[in-house]
Amino acid sequence: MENDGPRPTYTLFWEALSGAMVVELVLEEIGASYERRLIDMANGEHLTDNYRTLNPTGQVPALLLPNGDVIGESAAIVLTLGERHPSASLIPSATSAIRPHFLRWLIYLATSPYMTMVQFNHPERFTSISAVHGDLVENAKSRLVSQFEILDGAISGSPYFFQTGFSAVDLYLFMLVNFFPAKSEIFQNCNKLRGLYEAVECRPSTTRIISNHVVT
Ligand SMILES: N[C@@H](CCC(=O)N[C@@H](CS)C(=O)NCC(=O)O)C(=O)O
Repeated sequence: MENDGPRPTYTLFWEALSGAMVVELVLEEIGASYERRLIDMANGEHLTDNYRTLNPTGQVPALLLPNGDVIGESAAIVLTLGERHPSASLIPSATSAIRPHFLRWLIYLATSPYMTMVQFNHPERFTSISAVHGDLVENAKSRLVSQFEILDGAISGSPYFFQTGFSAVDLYLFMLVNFFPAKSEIFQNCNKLRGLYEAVECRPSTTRIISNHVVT
């Protein structure tokens, strides 16, 4: 979101087709004013002292809050934004019966399929032995298919993950499926996941940002 007016409330440290997509979707859903700041990871900008001062892990996404603090970790950012903007109803309230389930699946998404996706896209981060990179990619692909099947089995709502309706878990899951090139391979056994993906894909917030994430 470009902004010529007053300073935006949030700054999202961002790169296309990265975990910043879910934060961008959350910011759009809550209608926050924000700017994206590109971190050029292909050229190592995430490893510079400047960026590491903001986010010591050297990873994207990170979010600059109005008080000047920067936080990293996609799940923490999603929770922070959801709690600061409760009227968007993206995260269940602390006393809601669905809250523990929401936390459980949000954390699963951030720690399991997201990390498997890193192995799928960047086997070189796991070993310098290039002869085994293909095996690592195949292993990641089959684990991703199983993880998506687990998620499909856990969907209790329609079209969204929870019976209580749309939430940030839908946005996170949409992002991960979006990153997976062989969607038909997952959708053939995961009808609920297909319905969720298509429902999130049609949301105005998604249509506003998705062209920022095309493969060039
Ligand atoms: N646990 C982190 C993972 C973030 C992550 O792995 N981001 C990738 C981009 S999608 C990254 O910055 N990779 C560069 C690196 O790890 O050096 C989160 O959930 O935000």
